[in-house]
Amino acid sequence: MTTSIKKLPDNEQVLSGNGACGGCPSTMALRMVGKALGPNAIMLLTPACAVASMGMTPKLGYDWPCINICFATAGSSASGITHALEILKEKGRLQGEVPTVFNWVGDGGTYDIGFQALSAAAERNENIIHFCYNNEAYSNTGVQRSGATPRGTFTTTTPTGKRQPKKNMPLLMLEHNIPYVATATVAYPADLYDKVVKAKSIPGMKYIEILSPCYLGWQFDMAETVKMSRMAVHSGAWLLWEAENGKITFNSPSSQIISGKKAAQPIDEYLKQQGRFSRLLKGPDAEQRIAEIQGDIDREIAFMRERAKITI
Ligand SMILES: Cc1ncc(C[n+]2csc(CCOP(=O)(O)OP(=O)(O)O)c2C)c(N)n1
Ligand code: SF4
Ligand SMILES: [Mg+2]
Repeated sequence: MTTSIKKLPDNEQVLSGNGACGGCPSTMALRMVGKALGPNAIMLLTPACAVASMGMTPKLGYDWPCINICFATAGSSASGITHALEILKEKGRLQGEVPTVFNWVGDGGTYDIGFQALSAAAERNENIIHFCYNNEAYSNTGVQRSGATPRGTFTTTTPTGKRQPKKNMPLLMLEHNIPYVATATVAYPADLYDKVVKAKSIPGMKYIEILSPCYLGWQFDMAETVKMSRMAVHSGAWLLWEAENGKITFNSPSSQIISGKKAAQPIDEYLKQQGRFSRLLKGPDAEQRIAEIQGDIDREIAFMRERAKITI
């Protein structure tokens, strides 16, 4: 059963006065992650909004030791730190529980620029948690498309709407045979919290991806971050699932969509709420392009339903 939101721990690892936009989904998600990981952790960040938001020592916005690394190296840097901690522990120079080493990386740093080192770390089954907060674009540099940007989205590098579907990164990580993979989003904070608690308890490589609707890139009112996150799940554009040792389980409400107990909401309403699709919706070929986006979602639901039947 999911932990009640009232029972979440009181610790706050994300401090007030950080530089994130109001309603920032990355910061919201990180707050839940902090409650689950606790203070004994080391955070690694690649260039992204989360870095621009964090400020500088001694006024750091996150209450962990934070290491800023270059884009391509989240997998290798976190691996190195984990090994260093193991050696310190072995030599008796580190007392108490070994800190959790985790990456906090955007979709640009995960899907695109950092994929090679991340894939290598997964193949080696390094004892780290890689979080991808996925706002479906390179937000910090003015909203360029990434491999996580869905078809039809207008970004500064897709001025006529992206023509390709996004890739299924959580599934790609699962195919590395790592012990834990999960998806989450900010509208379901207790689901996220439970997944992080579980990931912390599992040795080896863990990957958690959090859909993070960004008001600036997606162009909606900043108070509607949670609403947009919920709409993504209800339309099936984002599926909540987790896989322990290769076995996929869907979480509510995605589990009802997958089992057919509940129909996914048509995508139109979700698209209409976001300025990043407005030109597409006004275009002469709007109907066909909406049908393409709906087709991507329907295909992904059907594929994941079948993929979950296979245990590796
Ligand atoms: C090698 C390299 N290329 C490009 C940049 C410029 N850059 C800084 S942040 C950023 C966007 C990162 O996107 P993402 O990982 O999705 O995080 P977000 O900004 O969306 O939070 C880019 C391209 C950089 N710092 N280093
Ligand atoms: S641009 Fe988006 S992801 Fe970046 S700080 Fe603002 S709300 Fe957060
Ligand atoms: Mg991003």
